[in-house]
Parts: sequence; C-alpha cells; structure tokens
Amino acid sequence: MARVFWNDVKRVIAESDVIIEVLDSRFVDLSRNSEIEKKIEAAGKPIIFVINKCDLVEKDVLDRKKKKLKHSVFVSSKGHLGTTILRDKILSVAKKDKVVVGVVGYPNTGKSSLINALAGKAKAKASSVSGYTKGFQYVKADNRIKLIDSPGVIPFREDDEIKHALIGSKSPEKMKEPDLAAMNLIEELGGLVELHYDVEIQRDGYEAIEAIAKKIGRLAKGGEADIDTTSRIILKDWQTGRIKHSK
Ligand SMILES: Nc1nc2c(ncn2[C@@H]2O[C@H](COP(=O)(O)OP(=O)(O)OP(=O)(O)O)[C@@H](O)[C@H]2O)c(=O)[nH]1
Ligand SMILES: [Mg+2]
Repeated sequence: MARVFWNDVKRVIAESDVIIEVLDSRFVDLSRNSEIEKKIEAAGKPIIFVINKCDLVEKDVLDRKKKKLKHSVFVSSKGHLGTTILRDKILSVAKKDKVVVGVVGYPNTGKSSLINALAGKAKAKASSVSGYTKGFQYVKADNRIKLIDSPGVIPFREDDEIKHALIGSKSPEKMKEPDLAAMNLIEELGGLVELHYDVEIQRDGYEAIEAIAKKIGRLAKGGEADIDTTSRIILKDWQTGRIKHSK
C-alpha cells in the first residue's frame, strides 16, 4: 500500500477523539487490520468496531460474532440499520460534547457508505470498486459529531489476494489468480456458491467453477469452461452481496 495512504491514516488517528474501524460482517476477523489497531492503541484513542453489511448475514450468525470486541455495533450502512445505536455509542465512548470520529479499515468495507448513513446524506462518495476513496474528507453528521473519511488500507507488505478477495478489498478485475480466490470462496462457503448459481455441489472448487461456467454460458473456444472470466464473475457477485452468506 502506498506510503501516502499510511500518512493519511496516521493523520486521521491524530486528529480524532474516537476511531471507528469498519469490518465486514461476513468475515469479521479477516477484515480486522491489526496494524491500524496497533497504531490506534499506541495513540491511546478509543476504538469502536462497526460490523458493517449486516444485512448480508443472518441474525443468529451475527449473535455468535458478538464476542471479544469491546465496543462493537452491527450496522447496515445500506439499510440504515444500527446508526442510532452507533451514534449513542460514539458519544458515550468519547465523553465529550463535540466529537471528531476517524473512520478507517480495509478497502471497500463501507467506510464512505457508513459516513453517509450517519450524516443522512450522500456526502462521501462510495463505490463497489475497492480503493475508491483517495484523500481525506470531513463530513458533519450533526452538531456534535464530525467524521473523517479516509482511504482503505491494507497492512504494509500484506500480499494475500485470496483474503483480499474474500473481504472485498481487491476488485476481481485487478486479480492475478482469480481462480484460486474463487475456489477458496466456494470451499469456504460450503455449497452456498453452487446454490446461488443453481448447480450441483461438486467434488472441489475447480469443478464447481467449471459447472458454473457452463450454467451461465461462459465458455472459451472449443466449448471449455472459461475459468478466468467465471471466477471473476463469482468474486464480483460475492463482493457485491448477490451471493448470500447463509441459507
Ligand atoms: N449490502 C451492503 N453493502 C454495503 C454496505 N455498506 C457499503 N456497502 C457496499 O460496499 C461497497 C463499498 O462501499 P464504500 O462505502 O465505497 O466502501 P469504502 O470502505 O469507503 O471503500 P474504499 O473507499 O474503496 O476504501 C459499495 O458497493 C457499497 O454499496 C452495507 O451495509 N450493506
Ligand atoms: Mg471510501
């Protein structure tokens, strides 16, 4: 990740009273950025975990995730769920009249969407393409809370395309080996990807991609399954929430 992004994150931490780390409810632990968390801790600032995109996960799955995180709130920025609870949490954690809240996290977890949900208006630009927010942006949520939007960051030297595909931080069109990430997703979700495309559960992830390619008509020359294109389609459908996380 470019050094300039890290400088942005450091600035966000320095300027904020409270930091929100936005996580993906479908892979809560994987989407935690330990490097950012260490920096927040070192700065002595309180952290609130927003487990976002909770509309994509069933309630009983969410309840199981309510464990080791000290301050955490389930939110759907899209469905405007949990934003009132989050606002109260921000004010109670900050113990101040006027609060500056930095919003950080991996790319594409929904930082800008969360800011818009809290502000009640689309003030920060959001996009399904990861790495969308480039600089800093201050957004006033109300007369007590000011939010800072910042670019998503991946820990320094973390080069894990499969993980980044699962948590939506790397866009499928930019991936080098989308087939490996798609196979991993298929195996991780235990049949839900096959269910989404209405194909039989196969022996392994690769065969599932082949079956899905045939089902959706993505064939290369000679009638073979187009594994690359199909893998990118599967990953995009996952990242945009079209493939359901639970039955
Ligand atoms: N289903 C669902 N999708 C969401 C939610 N919040 C954000 N999204 C989607 O996730 C994608 C990324 O949202 P952004 O708000 O741009 O994410 P970001 O963290 O600001 O991304 P970067 O600026 O690229 O780091 C968009 O397609 C949003 O519509 C949510 O609560 N539920
Ligand atoms: Mg953004």
